Amino acid sequence: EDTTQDIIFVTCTAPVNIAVVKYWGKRDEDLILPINSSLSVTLHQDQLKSTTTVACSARFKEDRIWLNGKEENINQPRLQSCLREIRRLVRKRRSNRDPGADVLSLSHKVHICSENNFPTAAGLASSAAGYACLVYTLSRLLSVEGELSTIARQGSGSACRSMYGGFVQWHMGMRADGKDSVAEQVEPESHWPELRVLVLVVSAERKPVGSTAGMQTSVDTSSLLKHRAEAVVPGRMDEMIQAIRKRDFSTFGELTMKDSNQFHATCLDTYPPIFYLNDVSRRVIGLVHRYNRHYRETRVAYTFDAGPNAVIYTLQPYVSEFVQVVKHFFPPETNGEELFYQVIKLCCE
Ligand code: 2P0
Repeated sequence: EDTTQDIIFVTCTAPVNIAVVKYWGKRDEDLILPINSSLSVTLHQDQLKSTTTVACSARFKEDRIWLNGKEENINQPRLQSCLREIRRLVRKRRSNRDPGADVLSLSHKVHICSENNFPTAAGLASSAAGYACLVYTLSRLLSVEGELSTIARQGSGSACRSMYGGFVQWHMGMRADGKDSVAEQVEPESHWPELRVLVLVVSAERKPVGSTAGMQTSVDTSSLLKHRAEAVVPGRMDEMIQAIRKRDFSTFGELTMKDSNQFHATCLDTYPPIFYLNDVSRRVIGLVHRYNRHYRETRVAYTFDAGPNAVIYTLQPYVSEFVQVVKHFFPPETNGEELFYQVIKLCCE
């Protein structure tokens, strides 16, 4: 019996995305439907990314998953949703009598290996890249096509945006079944070649309150969040898309900083409050505003997710000077608490 021929496997990578209009709050916990639309920039493939290999064989007795080398429970509901939805697409192909679907039996089990090249759960969008990568890799392995962003969304909301490169919006959608809660590319990465992203790693520690639990408490307790979703985000999405289309950095940067600040304000308005920023984060905010004030122009913008690490958006001509300024105010590795930095470029030079 030949035991080598009956395993097939596929490896793919998916990059992290960093939101400039933030997603925070669900209207449906199971389907992962948000209370507002959001918009992000997907980083470059070779930077912060997840890599996933999925193998499929008639010999596998059950589905299994390993994350960063350690086997995890496959029966997590979100993982099961992604597997179920992908298999639903395989069945759909089959019923359409597509001969390609017969290559793999639906009863075949999968083994999944996934790893990140950056700290998990430090507010660096690890679940976004992870689920986007899982869904994409499964789709390649099983040769299925369809609205894959709605499947990635059911793994982790922000994952749907990592299904596309460049500037991506996640439409909140109106439907109860979530079919219109999809990601869409606004512009490809090539649209704005001067744009750069710096990640200032303040802490690689796990965050105290995970995003899923945090946003649930915010939805339950914060009236500011409700105001934000209904009265602020719709207009801000339009303005942000216009700023991106026009490559207007000053508007893009200002909206990005205001949106980050409002997201963290909703965290403070949550009861009990959630603190993701720390003293180093706040010093970075101060430094960016002083830098921009010096030039009387928004040349640099910060944004913070569910953790203290800063992500900086800027333009190519300002990168080296701003990095020097950061090095001056945050001398690297003088002690464990200090900021060390990593320069992540969004586009190829
Ligand atoms: C975002 N964040 O838009 C926002 C900004 C964190 C702050 O999406 O429960 O990990 O898996 O849907 O996607 C983090 O939330 O939450 C997030 P789930 P997710 O990037």
